[in-house]
Amino acid sequence: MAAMASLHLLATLLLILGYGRSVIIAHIIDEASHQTTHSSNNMIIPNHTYRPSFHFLPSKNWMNDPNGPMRYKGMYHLFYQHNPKAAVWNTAIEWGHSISKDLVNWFPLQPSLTPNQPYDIKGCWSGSITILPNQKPFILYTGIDNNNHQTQNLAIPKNLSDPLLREWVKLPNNPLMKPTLGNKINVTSFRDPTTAWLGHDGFWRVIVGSQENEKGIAILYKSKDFLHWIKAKHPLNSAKKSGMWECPDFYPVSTKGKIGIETSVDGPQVRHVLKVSLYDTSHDYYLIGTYDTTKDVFVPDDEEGFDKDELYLVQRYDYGKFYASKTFYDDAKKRRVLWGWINESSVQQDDEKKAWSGIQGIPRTVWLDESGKQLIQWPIAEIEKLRGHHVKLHSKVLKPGTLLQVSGVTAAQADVEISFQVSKLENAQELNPSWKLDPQILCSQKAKGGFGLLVLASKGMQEYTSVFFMIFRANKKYVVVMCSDQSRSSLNHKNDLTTYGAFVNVDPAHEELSLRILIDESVVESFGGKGKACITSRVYPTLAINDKAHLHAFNNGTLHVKITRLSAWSMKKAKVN
Ligand code: DQQ
Repeated sequence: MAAMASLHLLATLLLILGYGRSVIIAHIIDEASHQTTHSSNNMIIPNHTYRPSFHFLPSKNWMNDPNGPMRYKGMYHLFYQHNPKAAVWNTAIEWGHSISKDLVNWFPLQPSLTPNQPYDIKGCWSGSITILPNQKPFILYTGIDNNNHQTQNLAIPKNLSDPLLREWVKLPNNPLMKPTLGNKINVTSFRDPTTAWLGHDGFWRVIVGSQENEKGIAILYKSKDFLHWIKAKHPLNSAKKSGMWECPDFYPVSTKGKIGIETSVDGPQVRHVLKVSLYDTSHDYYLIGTYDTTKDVFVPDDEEGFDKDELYLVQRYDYGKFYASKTFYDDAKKRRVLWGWINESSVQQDDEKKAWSGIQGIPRTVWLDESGKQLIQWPIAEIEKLRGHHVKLHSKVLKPGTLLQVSGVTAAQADVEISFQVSKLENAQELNPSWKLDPQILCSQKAKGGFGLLVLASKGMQEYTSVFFMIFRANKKYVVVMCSDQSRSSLNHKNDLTTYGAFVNVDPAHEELSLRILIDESVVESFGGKGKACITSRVYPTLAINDKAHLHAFNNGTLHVKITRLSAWSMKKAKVN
């Protein structure tokens, strides 16, 4: 048995490291496949049913934030908040670690950080990696001590000649940044250091998330040697009434095209993005602005910044489930890649039954839109190598009231792209000026028809998830809203069935409306307007599972809609941990 297990591991590693299938002699056995559970309608559902087949997750138990993603000596690394003991979050959180050649297939390594020091005994929380000159990757992470006090700590590879970086050592000088009476930092709200960037003055800088009463803060620290850190007089940015800022991320984006920029680079064709994960709302928000290097502050283009009672007007990476995200610069493909945690929508009891909880979104390339006003996100191109059987459709009119089945693909594991041309826009519903301009509310309360895709649909339509566009008329302009409606996604009503919504900055009078959805058993990750709006949801159908899941295009509105292009692919399984 032991020999079989190591053969299995070797085979997986060889495959992930890019060796041909011919050398792979072992087959991966899905160990969970024999366990079962009962759904609310008494159908027996095997426990692995909802387990994604091409999204990243550990072999079992709980996972939350992505930590320290990087590319190092030709290998991608992902660390993640992992509870090795249960499918729930608790004080045993360690840094799980996996490696990959292609960001699609992943091989698990031993955890890189486990709670074993007085300053991190109750958890090795989130942090980031900075690659210092001479290819030295340093981890800065938050440790939680027995009093739940939070400090920032450094760990370095034990052996730099190990390209897989399997072992990490914590420095004896830890903690390197901590709350004191002098600096008045809140002892239980001081966490999640970013990747450091190097200023022209030769000082490294990081920000750490914090709060003072209701004010959210990105505390700025500086260091010449990465060991001695001094708190700057001013935070990089802060906002009244926004609550705790978790997992900040701060990075440059190019004003010219899709190219990504290394974190320390600044210059005339560079803008900056500050992202914070707001503890109070569990959403990731970002601002685009200028990094004023003389004052060492970030000045958002939108003066109000995150300081709003109307946070629903601040841009988000994703208007569904996506939290504690982090980017890294991929020097191989000159792109910036975004990882984000997608939690479950099921109840804890069900997570414990299936023995895992939490996945990572498909890594997304992120760049500045040509308007300079928003970011664009698109699944990394590598995911397309999992595309298998392909079905296509061109030029098909979808009259109001039409439901069009798309057959021939594995609908529970698919990649679908569709584009719509809309005419008779004068028939669009009017946007009532008294309505709150919150797209989530428009989707859940004002939706009168729309057009899009029905995914994970059961044969008799007892279950389906609809991802669709609605167009409103407002002052001779059109407002496009993208919705992901989970209300009919499962007969099991214990799940969170919230409907999500996002504005899509596309003019339907002059442009096509496009939608791409990655469907992966319990994940529906949707990209509208070529990546201008993203919505991720988690759904757990009881009937529409495996080969009982169906895919349809639909139009149940009043507008004349033509599908100009539809492509759907069955997706193969990735080798994940
Ligand atoms: N998760 C980590 C914290 C972070 C939070 C703990 C965000 O470091 O603030 O697991 O999800």
